[in-house]
Amino acid sequence: MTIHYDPETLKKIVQERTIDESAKPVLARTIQEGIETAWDRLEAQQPQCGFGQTGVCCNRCTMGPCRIDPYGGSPNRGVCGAGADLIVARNLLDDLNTGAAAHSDHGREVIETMLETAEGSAQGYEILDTKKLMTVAAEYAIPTNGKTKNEIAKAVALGMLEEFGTIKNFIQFTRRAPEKTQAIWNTTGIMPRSVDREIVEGMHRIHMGVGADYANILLHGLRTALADGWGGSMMATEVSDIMFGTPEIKESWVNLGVLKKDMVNIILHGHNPVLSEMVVEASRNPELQQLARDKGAQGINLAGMCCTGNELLMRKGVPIAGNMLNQELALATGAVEVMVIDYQCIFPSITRTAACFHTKIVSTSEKSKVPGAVHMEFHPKNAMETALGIVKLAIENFSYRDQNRVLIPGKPVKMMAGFSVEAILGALGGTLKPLIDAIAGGQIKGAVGMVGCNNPKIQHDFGHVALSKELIKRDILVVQTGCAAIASGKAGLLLPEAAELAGDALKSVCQALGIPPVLHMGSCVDCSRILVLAAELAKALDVGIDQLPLAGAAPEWMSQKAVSIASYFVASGVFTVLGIPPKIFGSANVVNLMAAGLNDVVGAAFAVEPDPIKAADLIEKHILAKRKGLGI
Ligand code: BF8
Repeated sequence: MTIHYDPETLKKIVQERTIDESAKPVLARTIQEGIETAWDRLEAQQPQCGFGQTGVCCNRCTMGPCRIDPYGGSPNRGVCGAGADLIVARNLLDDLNTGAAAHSDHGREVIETMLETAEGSAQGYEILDTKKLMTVAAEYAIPTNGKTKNEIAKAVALGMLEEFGTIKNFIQFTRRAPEKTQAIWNTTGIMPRSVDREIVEGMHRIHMGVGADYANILLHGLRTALADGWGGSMMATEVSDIMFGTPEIKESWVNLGVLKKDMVNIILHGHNPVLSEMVVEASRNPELQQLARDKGAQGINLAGMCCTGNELLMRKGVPIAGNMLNQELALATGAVEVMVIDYQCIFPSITRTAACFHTKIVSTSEKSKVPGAVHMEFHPKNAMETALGIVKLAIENFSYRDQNRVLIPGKPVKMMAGFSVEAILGALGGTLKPLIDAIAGGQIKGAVGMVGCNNPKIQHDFGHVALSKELIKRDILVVQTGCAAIASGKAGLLLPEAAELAGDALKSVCQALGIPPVLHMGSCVDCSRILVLAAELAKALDVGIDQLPLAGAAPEWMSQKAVSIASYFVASGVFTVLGIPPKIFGSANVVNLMAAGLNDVVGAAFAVEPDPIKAADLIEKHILAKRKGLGI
């Protein structure tokens, strides 16, 4: 069915929804052809529930659901007697727990894959980065003399799995933080004891009738977030590097234009690299390449989406089709044979979108089944078999593509990615000294870790791109992960040429090093790379992370994982600005604690500022104050 819009109205709707040029023609198609997207569903949800938005709706037990008047009127207590402070704090901890669990459970799966690889029961994997394996083994005090690579990898895997739920009582990677930061965690009682323990205890604490002190609940939230950032997420990053290689600087391409009209297109969407790495291998299989040619295609084209895309981009240079709000649009190009999904940030609606075309959605995780998808369950022991089967399915589906309906917009944008901490050190000549000198000398005023999602509540990619441009203009280096990094890639900010948009001082540093002013550091679990970089800078200066001229930003965040990330940034001492208000404004006490009180606890706090210019003002002011504190 075609819905007729006058061209100006259509252009205006599209413009209001996204700044992604490659997305615009496809978005216009969805509107004209009645293919539903997240933007349409957001409209249909209006007006959204004010109790939910301010965090004062409690649905924990069957005496409820209860809601509190966020303006201080009646009712001001739920049936159990919980007031706004408690309800808001418990809801926030619930979100944070969910996010920390998602990251950490992903981490556990990567570690289990390494264990099975080391034991010889996984199919198609090998340990690629022996240097990192040895570094991590040393941190875990694992003897390596006379041991094989697989024996060491097995011991590291078991050492990490220990830290998920046993009584060891600390997480090794927290020892990577500077001593002054660790001291803050110990003093305030938020040093995480184990990954699963903090999450489970968090779930316990939000049960009906467990504690009524909002501050106590939120402090545990910080401990849980640290267990994610310095635990589950950091393990996910480090073990993925050990298994698949630590990222190095490389060039690739981004936006919906990476799809190819004459090739079999497979999109890899989700978060965990363990299967998608195998799909990359399987796509190189000569028999399958031949089969693709037999079916009339020029070959097999892989494209990433969201953080699985970031993982493959960072290590393999696989082009990336887009970020979270691109997922339905990628399907609406009509050019995708298969979209492979693992888990997280995958719209439950994608099978409906795919049904408008020949596209098959292939779910692969036992945890993440989607009605309407073909389920090809992945386990390390059948990894290669599953990957080969998925690629074959895609090739066979190419015959059903209607080329007349294919809409691949424009050309992809070139980008540079792969900025692991190791790659950054490499670019600096093996030491952080040039970076520290540039910060001390003022050529780089400070740095911002910009992370997080898309959210149809604000124009797609605008928050990331506008804030990034404003920061680099002020000589503030930006490092990014997740959908933020993909947005910058599409806008051309991940290229050395983008240094032209930076202030003169930052421009000269970027030009001298041949790097972009915005660095792509990976997927969302790779926010742990940002922590490691911050820790190394702080250790070099013998200060806590909270004393550094750093900030965090999440201009378009939406997921529970983003709640955890922002919280571990703050708990680690990094002032963090959110572009979307969290659901806490029903409690003035919670807002005051998050926006100010935490400064006295962990040396950092949150701010909410949707306007990118004002957000940059807040960040710059904070960075200048920290510089003053350091006497630079
Ligand atoms: O983990 S940035 S929308 S894709 S949650 Fe999801 Fe947000 Fe994107 Fe990656 Ni992160």
